[in-house]
Amino acid sequence: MDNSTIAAIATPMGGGGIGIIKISGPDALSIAESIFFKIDAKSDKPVHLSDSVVVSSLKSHQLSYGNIVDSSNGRILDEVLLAVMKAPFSYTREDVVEIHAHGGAFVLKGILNLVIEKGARLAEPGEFTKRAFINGRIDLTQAEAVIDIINARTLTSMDIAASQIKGGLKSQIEDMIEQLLHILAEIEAAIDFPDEVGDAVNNELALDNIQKHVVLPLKALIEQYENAHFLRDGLKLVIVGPPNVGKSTLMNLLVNKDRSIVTSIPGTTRDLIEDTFNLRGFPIVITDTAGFHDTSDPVEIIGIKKAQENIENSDLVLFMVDAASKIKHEKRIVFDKIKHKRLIIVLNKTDLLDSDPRLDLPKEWEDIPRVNISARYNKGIEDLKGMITDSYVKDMPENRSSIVPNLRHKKALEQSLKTASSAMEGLRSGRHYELISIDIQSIINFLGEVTGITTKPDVLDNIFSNFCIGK
Ligand SMILES: Nc1nc2c(ncn2[C@@H]2O[C@H](COP(=O)(O)OP(=O)(O)O)[C@@H](O)[C@H]2O)c(=O)[nH]1
Ligand SMILES: [Mg+2]
Repeated sequence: MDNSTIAAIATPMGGGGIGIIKISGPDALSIAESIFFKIDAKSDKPVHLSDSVVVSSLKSHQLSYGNIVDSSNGRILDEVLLAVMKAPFSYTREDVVEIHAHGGAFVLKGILNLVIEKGARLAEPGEFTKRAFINGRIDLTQAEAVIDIINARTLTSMDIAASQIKGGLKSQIEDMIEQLLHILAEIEAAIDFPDEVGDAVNNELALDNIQKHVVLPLKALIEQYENAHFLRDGLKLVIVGPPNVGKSTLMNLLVNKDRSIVTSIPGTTRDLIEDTFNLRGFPIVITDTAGFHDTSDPVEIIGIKKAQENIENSDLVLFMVDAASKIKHEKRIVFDKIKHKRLIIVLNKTDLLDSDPRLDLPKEWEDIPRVNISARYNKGIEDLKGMITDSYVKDMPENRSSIVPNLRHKKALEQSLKTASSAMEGLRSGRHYELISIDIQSIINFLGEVTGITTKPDVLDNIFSNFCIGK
């Protein structure tokens, strides 16, 4: 493993009350020592630590007040608080020093440069967390939860990340692996000493254990992904319809800003416009699309194609039609493209009608949830929001801080489940123990991908590269 000392600015760039430079590794303390000066109470001048106290003798987990000084020219860079967290009681399990300086980009870069001059190297994105993982302080699911916490946009997604960082998913996976190791030990014994323990493997019991302690928990976790992944990723909502029905007006209303251009000219929205908003505590990722219609405009054609792809990846489609106009051929064309998705029909511009829209809707549309709104006059929007929530809330877990695997976990869980079925099939049909043993080992490997024990290096690199620098 890389034994260098790494450093980075851990707070976002831009002005701020404070900014933090983080240093981790074997030289963290000596580097800090070479640039941190205490203030002498009598002369009010910075004194070098070697004249008073050295950083390594500073108490762990306490703040010390002083100055950062470039000793080559005696210049004071900033007045700071220094926090020392000695190994192994730190985020990375290495010696860690945090310099809490003022939060200007210029001063932070100056201090970071000094730290690098003294022997640290710039940390890569996620490298602090990667070290926490490699040094065994956290598993991969907990490392991923760190990104989720940083990216969380709602309380619910934060709750999920928080239960994952506590090790909720990790401990479930570890329990399954432990059960499998028991079964594996018996099977291996039967392979190695067929005479002594030949009948010691109780296939019925092994089957029972795999079913109860592996298959059922795996199924529950996969189902939890299906039902609740949008709690972490956001529910993907897409607004679709013919041109000029008010799709962009609704988008702007929902995200509460002028995100999409609204004009009375059909074909205004050509590209996909995406934004997020928080609906009653749930994250929603909403996309406004180009109106579907026959057009020869090449830009619009690309926009319509992109809209189609987006529909396929969405969780819920808002199919918008103009309540004041008749259901025309164009609307039917749109409908055919979305009818396989979960839908809400949104009848807009009801302000132009004296009475309720005349429901000359095609038969096929009758059973689809439907709502009347006026996007321009902000009417019916609460009803629409209620319908959006209802459309997925019914599948949602009771406990909002429950464990929700991410897509990467889910794929590994599905492979584990598939292999578990194969192992059970083998036990039932009396397949040779050597083959069953291979299956069980590969379930353990797939489960290990979730927690990071058997995850391939390129997958790990990919996960950590999604972090920001300084985490
Ligand atoms: N009367 C009325 N006009 C609306 C309503 N919603 C949108 N419009 C108007 O319809 C036109 C097209 O709106 P826009 O949001 O750009 O439609 P899009 O092409 O579907 O995105 C604009 O002139 C809007 O002001 C509504 O609820 N009532
Ligand atoms: Mg538009």
